[in-house]
Amino acid sequence: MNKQTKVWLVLSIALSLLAISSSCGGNKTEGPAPNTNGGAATAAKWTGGTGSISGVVSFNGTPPAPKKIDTAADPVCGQKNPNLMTDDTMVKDGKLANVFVYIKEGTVEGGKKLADYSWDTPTTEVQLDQNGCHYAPHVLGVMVNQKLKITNSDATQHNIHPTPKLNQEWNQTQPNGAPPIEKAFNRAEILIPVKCNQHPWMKAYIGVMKTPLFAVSSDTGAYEIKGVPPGKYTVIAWREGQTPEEKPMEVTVTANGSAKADFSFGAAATSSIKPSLQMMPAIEFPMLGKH
Ligand SMILES: [Cu+2]
Repeated sequence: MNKQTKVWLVLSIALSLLAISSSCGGNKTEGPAPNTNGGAATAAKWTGGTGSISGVVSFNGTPPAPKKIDTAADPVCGQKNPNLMTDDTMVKDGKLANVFVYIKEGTVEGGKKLADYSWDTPTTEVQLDQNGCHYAPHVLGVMVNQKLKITNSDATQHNIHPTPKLNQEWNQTQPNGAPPIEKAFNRAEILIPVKCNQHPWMKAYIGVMKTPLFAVSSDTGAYEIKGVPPGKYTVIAWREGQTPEEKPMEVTVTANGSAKADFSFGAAATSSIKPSLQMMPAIEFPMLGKH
């Protein structure tokens, strides 16, 4: 092989590696795809029978004990809620609450992708209340553009401040006695952290979904996703944390069937599958650096 051939060989390998690396760069949850045909919604609606996915979320090992929150910064909080505790790991009898379980993607019976279907935006609103200087619920889901109604049940002022990555960030005070604040998010996002600028311990998480195919585990760890078209799906269980944890599971649903999918978090579960966002081929191309 002469020198010129070698140079061309190296160049073409480098180019094809570049192509591979750029094609694997977009592996994140993205907002709605732009509608390219003049604005008419073309996505089909599923009209056939549906099934459900349900299960229980467990916590293995000893959960971190809830800590008492020092509410001295606002005496009103302490008066109403003298035993305010952290709520990032709510475990009862080994079952974990506040896990957001949703269908990420999959193939619906008949061969189309789940993303090829659309669902109407519910006309019902979802409520996020501030009560005792605590968000209730702590984890909730809405559909894209569904109304979120934020209420203040406290005799003090709150300042609701979601910090999304894909949606518009906002930050609004709500004095005691103020009317509900109504908002919506126009892009799908897993999940938006919400804080209160008045009370740094207040936290909530809002999942914004294109489908109604999600649920949050209750204080018994149980969840149920209803209205699922028959198909084969990747279901994700999402749990808050410094780095949120995501556990994927493949689940097959039949019409009128009820599929079971149990998840577990906690110490003993660390050897299970890594978050789906990180399930990329473990191939590194040193010449291209990290991407
Ligand atoms: Cu507050």
